[in-house]
Amino acid sequence: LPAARDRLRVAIQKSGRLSEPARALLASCGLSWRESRDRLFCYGETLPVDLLLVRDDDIPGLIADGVCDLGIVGRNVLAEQILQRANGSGQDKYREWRALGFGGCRLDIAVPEGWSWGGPAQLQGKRIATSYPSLLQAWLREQNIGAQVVPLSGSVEIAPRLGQADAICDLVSSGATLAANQLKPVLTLLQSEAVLAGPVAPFADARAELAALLLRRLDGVLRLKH
Ligand code: PRT
Ligand code: ZN
Repeated sequence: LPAARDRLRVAIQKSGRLSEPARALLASCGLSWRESRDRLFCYGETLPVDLLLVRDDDIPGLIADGVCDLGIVGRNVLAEQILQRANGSGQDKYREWRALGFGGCRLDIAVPEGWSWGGPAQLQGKRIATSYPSLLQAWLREQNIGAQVVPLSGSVEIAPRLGQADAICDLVSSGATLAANQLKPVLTLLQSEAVLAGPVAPFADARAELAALLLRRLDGVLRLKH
């Protein structure tokens, strides 16, 4: 059995779109921290709730491995990694606990502006570049479309111009990036926003009470925002 712990560890993005709003949200729940020299760890002062500052992509794995208890991450990242880890086992270790109302975006399929769009069947036999291969693959399977998924870790929007792919599946917020690359969004696979992720199984030690307290405060703050 893992050692019982009496502090809660929350992983948030170190630097990026979600870092400031995540810290602001936790601060509005009455938390405050003392930051370590290396700026990787923040020691909770008002409550025994510490922060770990990491790459957003590492957050689901840190929760799955029990290194962190909770995390704030985009639903897009969480959903992709849940599919990757599950392998259809149905044994997910973590899940979305709350939607947090910031970091909103969509995971869209976009095609060259010149295409006249006739529906999903048009993707049959095409190559689609994406950083979300599992979400895309699952959607293609569900739609019964045979298309080739081209996994890319970044700069997905230039793949069609480079001849690497015919279409893309990428995050969109304002749509400016698509427009600048002569692409147009045609389908939404996922509506995303920042979420609080946590384990499926309840905590069996002092962390259970702490997590419940944090959730109560969070729900109060989220209610005021709406
Ligand atoms: O370093 P680290 O790995 O932690 O950061 P990261 O670069 O992977 O993530 P980051 O900070 O860019 O995004 C973190 C999260 O913010 C994402 O996982 C999403 O949940 C959320 N989010 C919200 C977005 C966007 N909006 C968004 N627009 N993430 C990325 N984008 C990209 C989009 O793909 C496009 O290329 O921003 C570009 C501009 O978008 P437009 O449509 O406004 O032009
Ligand atoms: Zn990332």
